[in-house]
Amino acid sequence: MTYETILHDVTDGVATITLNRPSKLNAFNDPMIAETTDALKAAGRDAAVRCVVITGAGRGFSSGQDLSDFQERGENVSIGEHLHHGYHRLIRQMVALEKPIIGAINGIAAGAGCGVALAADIRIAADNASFMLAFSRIGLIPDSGVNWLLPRLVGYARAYEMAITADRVPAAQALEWGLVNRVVPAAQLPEITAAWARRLADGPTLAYGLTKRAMSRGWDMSLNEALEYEAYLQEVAGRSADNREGIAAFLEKREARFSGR
Ligand code: LHQ
Repeated sequence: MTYETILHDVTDGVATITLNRPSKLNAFNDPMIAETTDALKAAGRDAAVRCVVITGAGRGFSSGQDLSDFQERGENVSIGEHLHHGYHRLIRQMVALEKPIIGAINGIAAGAGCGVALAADIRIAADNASFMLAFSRIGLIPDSGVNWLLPRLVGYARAYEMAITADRVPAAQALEWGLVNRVVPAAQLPEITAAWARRLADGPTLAYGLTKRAMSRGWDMSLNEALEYEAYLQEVAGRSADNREGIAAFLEKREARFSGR
């Protein structure tokens, strides 16, 4: 697939997806949803990719659905269908990808753009970034997984407050609320993100992926089910080359060289 709305780069085990419609603060039109989903699928298939970074070009991360694009479709368009065929596939792809995804939040993440930011596993925010559930400003409810993801991250009261006020939550407050992992000076976001991505891409990818699966499925399980499930996944991790390498490196008092398998 040739990409027109995103930049896509794979270097040294890190796939970087840059949302690239900066004149609209990287609002999502249909091609951008499809291309981002496709690039994530490719990251899943390519064993050489061991970490994914999603960021935005220009001064925003993403302003959510391209509203001018959507309005041009006329009155009888089904939002539900649009969500099913677009954002749902994208968000599922992110949550199902068994490799760490870093959201490098370089500016505002609004509406469905906030949903995409929340579906990343780690969020590193520039100090001038912000999060905004813009939906209620246009008489909608949050979508793109926000109702599932956000209360889990920040708790119901803060999530509901964000939804009904549609106020911007600046990076510093997002950090305090547990919405982001780190806040960094805007000028250093690319460099700090690259260092994180390098570290994760050199890690035990299989174990990172199984951890993601255990934690995301664990939400919907009882303690007993979660214990059984993690034991099952640990059985898989325990047979990996990286497990053997990690133990050998520890005993030999050296740094482990993980292959991701
Ligand atoms: C935009 C957008 C945008 C088009 C900025 N679209 N052009 C799912 C399914 C179906 C339907 C509906 O929705 C959904 C999910 C959703 O995502 S709903 C939420 C959609 N997003 C919004 O409501 C946010 C709209 N944007 C804004 O409120 C502001 O642009 C924010 C607060 C994000 C940023 O404000 P500023 O920093 O002041 O930037 P700006 O407003 O000047 O935007 C810069 C340009 O980008 C501007 O174009 P222009 O030609 O005037 O320079 C905007 O029109 C354009 N733009 N967001 N979503």
